[in-house]
Amino acid sequence: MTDGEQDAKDRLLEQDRTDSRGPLSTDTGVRVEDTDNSLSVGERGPTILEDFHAREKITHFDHERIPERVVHARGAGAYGHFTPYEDLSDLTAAHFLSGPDVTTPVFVRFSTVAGSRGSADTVRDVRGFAVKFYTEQGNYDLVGNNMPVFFIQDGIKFPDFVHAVKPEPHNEIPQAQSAHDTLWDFVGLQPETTHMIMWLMSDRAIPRSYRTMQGFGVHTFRFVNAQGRGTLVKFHWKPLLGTHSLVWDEAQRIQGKDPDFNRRDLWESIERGQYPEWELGVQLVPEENEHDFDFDLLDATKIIPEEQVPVRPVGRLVLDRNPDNFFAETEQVAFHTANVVPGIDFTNDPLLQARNFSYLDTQLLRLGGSNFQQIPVNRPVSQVSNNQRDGFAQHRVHRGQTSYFPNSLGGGCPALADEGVYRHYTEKVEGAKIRKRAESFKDHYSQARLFLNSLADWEREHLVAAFRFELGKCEELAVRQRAVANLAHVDHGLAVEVAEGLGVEPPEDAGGARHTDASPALSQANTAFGELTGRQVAVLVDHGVDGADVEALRESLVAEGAVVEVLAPLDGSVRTREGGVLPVDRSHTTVSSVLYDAVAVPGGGDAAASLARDGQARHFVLEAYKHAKAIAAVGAGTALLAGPGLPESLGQPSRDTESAHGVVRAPAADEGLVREFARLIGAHRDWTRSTEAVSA
Ligand code: HDD
Repeated sequence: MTDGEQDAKDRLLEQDRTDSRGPLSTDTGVRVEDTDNSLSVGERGPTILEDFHAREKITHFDHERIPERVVHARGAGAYGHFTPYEDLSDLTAAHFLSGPDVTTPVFVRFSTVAGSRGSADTVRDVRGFAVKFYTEQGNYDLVGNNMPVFFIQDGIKFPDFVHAVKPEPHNEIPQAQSAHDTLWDFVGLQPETTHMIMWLMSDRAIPRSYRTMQGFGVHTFRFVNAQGRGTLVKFHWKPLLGTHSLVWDEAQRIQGKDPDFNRRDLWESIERGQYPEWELGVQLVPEENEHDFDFDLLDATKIIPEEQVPVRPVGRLVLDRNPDNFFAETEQVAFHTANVVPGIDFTNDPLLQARNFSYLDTQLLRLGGSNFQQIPVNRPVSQVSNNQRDGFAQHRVHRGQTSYFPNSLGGGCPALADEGVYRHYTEKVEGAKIRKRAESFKDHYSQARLFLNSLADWEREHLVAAFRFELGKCEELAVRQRAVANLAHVDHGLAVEVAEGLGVEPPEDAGGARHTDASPALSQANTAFGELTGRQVAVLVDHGVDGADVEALRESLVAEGAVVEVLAPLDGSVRTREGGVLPVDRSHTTVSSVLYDAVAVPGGGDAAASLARDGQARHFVLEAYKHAKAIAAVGAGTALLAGPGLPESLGQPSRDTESAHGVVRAPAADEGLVREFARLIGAHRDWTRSTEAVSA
């Protein structure tokens, strides 16, 4: 497929696209000349029932809403394609993994879990990462998250967990937050949640962007090759831009400044042609090695550390097309873990087994019946031919006399397939019918400890702060106490530190968990690749700004893929020091530092003096400093870097290019400054900075 060429899914969607052009009509195609005035008896009389146009219009409106997803209600999606690097047919019969000449269209939906459809994007939560591959062998859905483990081990607990994390039932408070009593009550009583809770309290729960988020299939799945040989497999998505997060204070402010922050970022990146990309990786375990681990591969609260089984990169996912209609596509897309293709099979993970029931069931309710696979976004590009008939919203016109198998009257059609068919892996299973958790699922703390051991110092600090925030929002002291006591099984030091910030008793030393080693792959500190693509950089200006500085900054940062916006107290334009006119992209009143990755203050004495008197401009820089963002100040622009809690030296003009703790200052926007600024932005944040005293 070449650029601009329509893929198979896009061609299929073309049949359903409509532009609502031409004269206004009713749903029955009758033309309408007035849609503003109801049919009434006289100008001031009652409206009459006979007005079929008004009735139809209002009725349709009344029925516009469908039930939102019971979890993952808030989301955003995009189309794209997936191409493998090599032929994997020794491992799997899946055609879409059979070589670099096979490109498969996809639709991907990212989501938060707990919030309603209209909730904010940057809440502390797990993010969904659901990929629908429209393969030639049928739809394959990899319905994953941005965290590699899950809260519970058996799907029968899912309703309990979701009831605990969702807003409390008596008053529906709080919206899209895990920081409340019921979640932590559940956590304290259900130790299997511990590992996932560590991830939830880490920065993974507040991604900077969907583009900078990892994805995981979570469960152990099974590849099956054409000869029927199985290989256990875990799936990973690794973003090419690195894995980056917000800081919690920033995330909370963004909820007010731009509740669509992640959704907008995805949409705008694609519109700009900066297509988000991920590499698909697999961890492979031969069937005969299934029991070689000190945990159970069927337990979704465990990872396979990458140091133990490396992640093999096998292909690339690119998202390059925004949907045409949010409801039709992003809302109606129906993912289902049991949508598999030949070559991909399940394991007996009890969480996965429950999911294989739940997703179909939920779509039947959400999308109004059994024909939801006919909705354009869900329709496979492969042929559909069977004897399933009728039902609400049946769109197909099935011809012929027969809808049963076997038949002779219909020529035996559809005939049983003999090629490219789905064959379930032949697995020998025997045992007594029991309700019992396997002993091999019982260690809930070792990997939680492994995660803790793997964090950089700043990640650990964020984790402690998150625990204190979340538990600090719990009204019941017993709930706090129990959660902290549970943490002592992971690491006593951590539990004591958290307890200290909560005013509860430090817990007894529960012995701590087994792992003393670390897995570097788990730390986001190891995922900054220096990429500038899509980074948002604010340049603060006012009348008298040095226009050459602005251009130098803009030119080089844009060349590296950053998005540079000129901000001023007022919209319109400003006069530059050189006498030119510089258009303003946005005024301070409509934006905020939390919407940017970095900020630059160019030179120009008049501009610097006026910005230094402007509370919004000063707050902008202080806040960016507080959130560990890259800052550049040129010449007189350094005056803006003076503020309570900031090192005094920052506010002084510098003689040379000076860079410390993520702030670079220089007398001019020369190559040295611009290069250093780009390096700081690419590092994502500077965690060496001390920000406690910054009042912003
Ligand atoms: Fe789930 C939606 C991911 C466990 C039941 N789930 C949903 C979505 C994602 C996940 C990404 C949104 C799909 C979309 O964008 O439409 N869920 C996961 C992961 C899990 C998991 C990674 C554990 C490894 N889920 C899970 C369990 C159950 C469900 C154990 C039930 C037993 N999930 C659902 C659901 C949803 C759903 C109720 C709500 C809307 C939907 O399915 O389509 O069926």
